[in-house]
Amino acid sequence: MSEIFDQAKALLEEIKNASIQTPEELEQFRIKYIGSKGLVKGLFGHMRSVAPEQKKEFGLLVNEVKQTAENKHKSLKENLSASSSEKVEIPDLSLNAGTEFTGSRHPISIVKNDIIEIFSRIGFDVVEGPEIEDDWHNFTGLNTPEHHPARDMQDTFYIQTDPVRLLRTQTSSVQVRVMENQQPPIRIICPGRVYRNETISARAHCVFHQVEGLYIDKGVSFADLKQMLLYFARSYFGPETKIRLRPSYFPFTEPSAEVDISCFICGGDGCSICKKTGWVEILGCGMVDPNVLESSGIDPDVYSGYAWGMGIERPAMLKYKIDDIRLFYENDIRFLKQFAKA
Ligand code: 2NL
Repeated sequence: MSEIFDQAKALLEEIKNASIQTPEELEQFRIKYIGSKGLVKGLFGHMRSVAPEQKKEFGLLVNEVKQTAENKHKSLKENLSASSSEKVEIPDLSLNAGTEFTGSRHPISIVKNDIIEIFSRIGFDVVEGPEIEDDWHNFTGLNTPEHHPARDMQDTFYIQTDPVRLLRTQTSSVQVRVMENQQPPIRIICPGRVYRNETISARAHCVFHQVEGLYIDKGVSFADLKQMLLYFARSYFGPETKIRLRPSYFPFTEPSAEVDISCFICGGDGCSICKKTGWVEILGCGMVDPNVLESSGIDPDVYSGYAWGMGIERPAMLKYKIDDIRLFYENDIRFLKQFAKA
């Protein structure tokens, strides 16, 4: 008779020691011990063959086995479902969001946006246009004659000959489109990517970025141009900045000038950035040539205007001390990461 007691005690130990890792193993456990054909049910079946004076003791033992099996099943079921893939995680919304690297603005975009900000404060609108252009918008409409060197295959990427399609060499092509479609006052800046057939080096690339500007109205003068330039230079490079204009030549402006600013590194004393001259060239500008106005349908006897063009790469390289222009276009994450906001 003690044999049946030993059997029940052995079963109790077996249940206690059962190792269960997966929901499948838990189900096997349930079928083996607790199910309607399980071992615990089997023990109850032996009750009949137990002597009357031992029935109570055996009953207590069998109940303990049953409870142990059921409790173990219940707690394992809770644990396993909590760690299973079906579990729906409820995030703790009170936790700090952390400081993961979430990307950064490209330095060209940062400088471009800074420039846009400065001009939008004095009423310039931003206009963008196509990078694939025709001959008219890129050259002819800008008073650049048939045999001008800028039109040479050496300088311009032609992608089709009849009719001519090319990669714009300046964003003035966008300004020509605006002049064709709108009468003055026109007050716009045109930021964007431009292409020139240059040998790629640390200082030059065949793709770069520009911001061009155009202001046309009645009575716009060279003095207005100078004042705008001074406003821009002081806004971007600091309130102490001086400007200097040198006569120059562009086919689309007359007169034309190149603009230097007093060196923002050494303040004009002379350093490696300004090559000991105290001045750094930042842009080209001038009064819009009457031919340019006329060919886009604006009467040069009524209206006048100024225009300018500046690169973005050079000021960006000076500002962030970048010594190789190619870094801008390689998208090396180690380079880009340095422009993340803290
Ligand atoms: C430079 C010089 C310049 C312009 C661009 C322009 C546009 C129109 C009419 C007249 Cl629609 N001019 N643009 C004028 C002078 C200079 O760019 O060195 N750019 C990097």
